[in-house]
Amino acid sequence: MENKRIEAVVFDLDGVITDTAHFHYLAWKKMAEELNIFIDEEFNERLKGVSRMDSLELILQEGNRQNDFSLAQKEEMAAKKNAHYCEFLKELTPDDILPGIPELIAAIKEEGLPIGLASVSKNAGTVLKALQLEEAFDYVADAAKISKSKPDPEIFLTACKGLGAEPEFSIGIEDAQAGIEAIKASGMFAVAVGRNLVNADYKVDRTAELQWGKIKAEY
Ligand code: B16
Ligand code: MG
Repeated sequence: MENKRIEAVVFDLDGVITDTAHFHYLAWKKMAEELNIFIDEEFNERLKGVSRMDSLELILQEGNRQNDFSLAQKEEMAAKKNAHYCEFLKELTPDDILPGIPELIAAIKEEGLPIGLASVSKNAGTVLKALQLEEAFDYVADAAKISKSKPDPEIFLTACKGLGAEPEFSIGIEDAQAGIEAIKASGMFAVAVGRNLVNADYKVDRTAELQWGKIKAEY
């Protein structure tokens, strides 16, 4: 049988390209503690791939304070978290690109396939710049124009459209369960990176194990 064609590869950012997922966690933790809400890394798994305001709602629910604040107060809290997060981003350099990612990007490019980014983070541009990876992506979906967080497929569908690729013939790479669900809902082939993730078409434990030859063999 002839191999199914591949039209594009779309990456998640936080947790796949670099470990900013940890910075998001530390920033939320700091903000939440000011409200006497305490979150741990296990809870943080639920925030991965979830937009800033939706993440705040989940944290307020966790502290049973979901009805205590006005929209203006919530926006202030979200801005505070983002300020903490941006402080961490100042430290980011190309050395923070996760192992295996430069080689994977190079191998995909060598085949002439377009590469996209599907991050719901409004800081994605800043992160790519700090990592000196802006040139690596042929299309970066604009999080500001996305109305639904992962697990909704909107961001992955937008990335495929921007690359001129059919989702059915495209591959998505994610480290969050919500992201895997978003890839599957878009009709793409889902590659998962990390432990405790389900429903992916192919799974590795860490980015260093992401090899283009192996992904293609599973596709
Ligand atoms: P920001 P991804 C997501 O990025 C993060 O996983 C999530 O934790 C964060 O809340 C969200 O971006 C919004 O980020 O506050 O920077 O707009 O996983 O889709 O790359
Ligand atoms: Mg992620």
